[in-house]
Amino acid sequence: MINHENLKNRIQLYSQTTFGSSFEELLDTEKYVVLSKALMENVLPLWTESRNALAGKRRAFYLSSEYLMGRFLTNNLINMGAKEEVEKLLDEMGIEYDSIEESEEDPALGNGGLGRLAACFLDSAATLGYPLDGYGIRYDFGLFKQKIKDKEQVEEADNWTKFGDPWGIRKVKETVLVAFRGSEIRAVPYDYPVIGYGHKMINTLRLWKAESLEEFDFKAFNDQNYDLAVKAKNDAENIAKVLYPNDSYEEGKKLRLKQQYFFVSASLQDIVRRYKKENNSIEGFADKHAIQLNDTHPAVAIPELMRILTKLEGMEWNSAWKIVKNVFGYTNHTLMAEALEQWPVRYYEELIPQIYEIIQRINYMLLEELAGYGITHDQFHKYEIINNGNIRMAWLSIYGSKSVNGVARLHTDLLINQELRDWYRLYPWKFNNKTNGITQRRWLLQSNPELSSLVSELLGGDEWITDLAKLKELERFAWDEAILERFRGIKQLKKSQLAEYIKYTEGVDIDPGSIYDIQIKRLHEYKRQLLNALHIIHLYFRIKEDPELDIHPRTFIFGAKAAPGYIRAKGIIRLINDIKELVNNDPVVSNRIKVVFVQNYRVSYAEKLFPAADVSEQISTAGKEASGTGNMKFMLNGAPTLGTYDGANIEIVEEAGEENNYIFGLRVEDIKAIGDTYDPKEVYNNNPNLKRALDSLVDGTFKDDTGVYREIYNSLLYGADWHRPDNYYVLKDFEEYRLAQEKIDRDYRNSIEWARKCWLNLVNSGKFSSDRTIEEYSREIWSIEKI
Ligand code: 26Q
Repeated sequence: MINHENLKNRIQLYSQTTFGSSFEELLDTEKYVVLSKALMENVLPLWTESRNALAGKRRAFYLSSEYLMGRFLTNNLINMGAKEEVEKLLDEMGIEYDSIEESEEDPALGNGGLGRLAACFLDSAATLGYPLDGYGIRYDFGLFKQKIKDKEQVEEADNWTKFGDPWGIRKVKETVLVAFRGSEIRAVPYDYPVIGYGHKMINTLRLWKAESLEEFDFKAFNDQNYDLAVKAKNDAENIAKVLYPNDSYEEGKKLRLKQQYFFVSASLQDIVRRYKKENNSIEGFADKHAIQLNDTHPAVAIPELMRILTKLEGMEWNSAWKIVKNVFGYTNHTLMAEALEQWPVRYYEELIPQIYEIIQRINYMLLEELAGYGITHDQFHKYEIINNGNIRMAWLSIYGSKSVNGVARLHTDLLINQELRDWYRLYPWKFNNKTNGITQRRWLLQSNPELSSLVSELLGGDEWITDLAKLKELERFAWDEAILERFRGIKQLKKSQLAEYIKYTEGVDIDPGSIYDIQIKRLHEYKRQLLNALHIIHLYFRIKEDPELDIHPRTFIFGAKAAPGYIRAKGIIRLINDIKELVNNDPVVSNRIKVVFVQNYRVSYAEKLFPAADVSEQISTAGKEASGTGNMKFMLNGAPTLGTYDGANIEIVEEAGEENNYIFGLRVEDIKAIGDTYDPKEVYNNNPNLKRALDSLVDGTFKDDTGVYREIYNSLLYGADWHRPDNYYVLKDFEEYRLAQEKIDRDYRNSIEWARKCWLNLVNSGKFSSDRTIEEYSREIWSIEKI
C-alpha cells in the first residue's frame, strides 16, 4: 500500500526543508511533524475521492464548540491500515515509533464528555461510510494543562500547535467573513481528515481560525500608538484564542458568545455556499442537509440560518422557517439547571443585533402558535424564548429543530417527564433517545492491542472492529478457565504498564497486584469524587485502628480537571492530594492502600488507564449524569462498574447483568421521595464511620489554611446560601457505597469468578459502540445513507 522508498524520501526531504537536518537527527516532536506531513500525501487521494462522491447526496453536519480528538498519528495509521508498515519502515531507519507517538501533543479542543463524543461520532461515521462532517473552532489554546503543586491544581496554557499542526490544512481560499456589530472578522478554515477504519472513506473536520481583516494600522503606528496599531488584529484573533474550561456550569461571557456566533456563521455560510455551487435554487436546501447541534452552544445557528435565507437569499420568512425546522436536530447533554445556557439580551444587542431581531421574531411566532393551540397568556412564560431579559438557548433549540434527543434512556425520560415536560406536550414527535457510544477503534483496538488480539483470535477474525455486537459470541468463554486465565494475564500486563507510566509521570510506586480502583472524569460535585475520598479516609482510619485488617491491597486512582473558578472542585482536588500524602507516607497503611492523582488527565492518559482498571467508579447522584461515556470505556476493557442508577450505567448493567456489577445508592425515585425531609446531620450522627471521616476535614487531620475543607464540610451539614445541605446526597449514599466496596473486596479474591464478571462486561459491551449510535442518528434523525 505504502511505497517504502517513496515515503522515506519524502520524510528526508521534509526534514531538510522544514527543520534543516536529516530525520535521524530531529527531536521526537519534529519527527512527529515530518512523519505526519509525509503521510498526508497518502491521505489526499482518498480524501478528494470521498469529497467528490458526496456531490448531490444528502449529508449531515455536526456543529460542536468542542472536539476532543486525542492524538492523530496512531489513530490515522491504524485506520489507514498502515501502522505496522510504518513501524517497520522506521525500524529500518533505526528509529522507534513509540517515542514519536508519545511526543504528539493531545489536541485538547474540548472539556470532556461532550467533546469526546463528537470525536467518537466522526470516527464512526467515516468508518461506516456516512457523509458526516464536523464544524468547530480551532482554538489556539486547548483545555489548560494541569499540574499539581503543593497539592493544588495549577493551570498552564496549552499551546498545542507549538511544534506544528501537520494534519490540518489551511484553506485560505475558502475564508468567509463573519459580521459583528461594527466589525468584520475573517474565518479561515483548517481541514482535518477523518479517516474511516479500513480506509474506504475520509470525512472532514473543519475548524475555523479567527483572523483580522487589517493586519496592521500604519497610521497608528506612525503616531507611535503601538497598541492601537495591532488592536484590530488582536481583537479578532482573541475570538478563537482559548477554549473556555467550564463544563456543566454556564458562565455568560461575551467572548464566548462571540466564539459561538463566529463558528456557527462561518459554518452555515460555508454549507450554503457549497450547496449553491451545485444547485441554482436554495428551495431544496432541507432535502440535502441535516445539521446536528451538539448541545445549545451552536444554537445561534437557528436565527443565523434564518438570516442567511431571508436576508441574503431573499426567501419569505415562512418558507425559510420551514427549511430551518427541517434541518436542525438538537442534542441535550445535561439535566443540571445551572448548565442550561441563557444569554442576556443586552449581549446579543451589543454584539449581533441583527440576530437578536430575528430571535425576537421567532419568539413572537412561537407565542402566536401557542395562542393558536389555546394556551392562555398566563402560561406563556413557560415557553418564551426571550424571558426576563435572557435568551433561553434550549427553548430556541427545541422550537427551531425537528428532533430533540437525550443521550441515555434515563436522561431522555427525565427530559420528557421533568425538565422539558411542557415542550414534550407541544411536540411529542420531536423527542427521542440516542444512547451514547464510544469508538472501539480508539478505546480497545488502539489502547489495548493485547486484549484486541485475544478477541480476534477467539472470534476467528476482526469483524468486531466494525461490528462490536460480535463480542456477544464470546460469552461462552466465560466458563472456560484457560481463556479466563489468559484474559487475567492481559489485565495484569496492562496494570504493570500503567504502574511503570505512573512511576514515571507521578513518581508514585503502585503494586500491580493491588486492585486498581479508578475514577477519571471532570471534577464536579455531582460526580461525587468526594464520596470516594471520604471512603478512603474511612479505610485509612480502619487500618490505623486495626493494622491486621483483612483487605485486599487497593490502589485508588483519580484523574480530574476542575474549572479554574470552581473553588469547591479545586478544594476536592486538594483534599485528594492531601489524602494521598497521608496514606502513601504512612508505613502501616501504604502497603494496604495507595492513592494516586494523575496530573493532566486527558485522552492520551485515558488510553493507558481504561485498559488497566479493575473497578470503574461511576458514582454520580442519581439523575445528574446525562449518560457518561467513560463508564463504557471501562466496560469495553472488562472492568465492572461500581455505580449508581444513573445515566448509561443503567443500560450497562442491563446488558452485562447486575450480578457482574456493583450498583448501590439512592435512585431518582428515592431522591424525589425523601425530598425536603432529608437531614444529612441525622445520617452523620448515626454513622460513626462517616462521622469520623467527615470530621477529619475540620479536626486538624489535614491543614486547612484556606478554609476550603471547612467550607466543604459546612456545605454537607449546613448547606450554603445557594443550596440545601448535602444537595448531592454524599452522606446519604456513604453507607451503601462502603458496603459495595466491601463486597468488591471479597469478590476480587476469587480470581476466576472475578475474571468471569470482567469477561461478561466485555462481551456484553456491543451496544455501546458509537457505530450503533451513529446508525441510529443516521436513520432516525438525519435520513442519510452510506456512500
Ligand atoms: C457552556 C456555556 C458556557 C461555558 C461552558 C459551557 C459548557 C461547556 C462544555 C457546558 C457544558 C460542557 C460540556 C458538557 C459535557 O461534557 N456533558 C457531558 O456530555 C456527555 C456526552 O453526552 C455525557 O456523557 C455526560 O453525562 C455529560 O456530562
